[in-house]
Amino acid sequence: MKTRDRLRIAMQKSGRLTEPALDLLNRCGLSFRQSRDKLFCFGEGEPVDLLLVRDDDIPGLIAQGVCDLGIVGRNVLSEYQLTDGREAEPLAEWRPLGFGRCRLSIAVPQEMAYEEVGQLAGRRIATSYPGLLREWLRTNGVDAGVVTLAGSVEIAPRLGTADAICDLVQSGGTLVANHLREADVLLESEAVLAGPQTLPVDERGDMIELLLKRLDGVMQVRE
Ligand code: PRT
Ligand code: ZN
Repeated sequence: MKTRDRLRIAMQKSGRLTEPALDLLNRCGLSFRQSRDKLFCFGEGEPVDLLLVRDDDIPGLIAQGVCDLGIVGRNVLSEYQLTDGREAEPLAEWRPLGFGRCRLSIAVPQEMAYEEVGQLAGRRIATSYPGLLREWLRTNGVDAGVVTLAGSVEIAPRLGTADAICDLVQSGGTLVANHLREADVLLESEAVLAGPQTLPVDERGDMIELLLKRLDGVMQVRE
């Protein structure tokens, strides 16, 4: 495969992480010419381009070498490492980025008693994060059923397809609206800069080092 000389960063095309990620890259001195199909954004000035994709595709694109870096939620990165990316070389979380904060939590119906994880034994838990949930259940020695759903996880208990859920929580408003309450936290998440464990030994590697330096400067100012 012909090696690229321009750095390529994958980020979410349209969603919660899009604006803050672009804003952060701009603060790092990067600007992009918006292309018409908006999948690929050519970088002006620095040799850094953007690939705009669904957040779930970002870890795989880095693992395949299609992109050098990605801006993605820790929840998505960790889930990938435990499922589709199990066999691949683990990716590195180069920097936490301080936005997109949320937590992956167990939530149970308001009326269900919950003091400790053992009470989930024999229950069915609906989630879009089967890898992270199974890992957490295993670590805690709890045998529970995992029901994998692509979305609308919060209505599963009302539909009778699960007894509890494992989903992302930010304000907690969605849980309240669905008569659920947060019972346990599996993972504290935020957007991270992800990449391979070892940097390429070429201009792209140099550019990544420069970018990390600028990023550290920007993050320091924000603190
Ligand atoms: O299309 P694409 O696949 O790229 O987007 P997406 O719909 O999968 O992702 P998106 O834009 O919803 O979220 C992108 C990332 O933002 C997530 O992977 C998290 O890392 C982060 N993030 C931060 C959140 C939330 N906060 C959040 N609150 N992602 C989702 N939510 C949802 C949650 O799933 C639940 O339905 O919001 C609801 C809970 O919010 P509260 O405030 O009611 O608790
Ligand atoms: Zn997604």
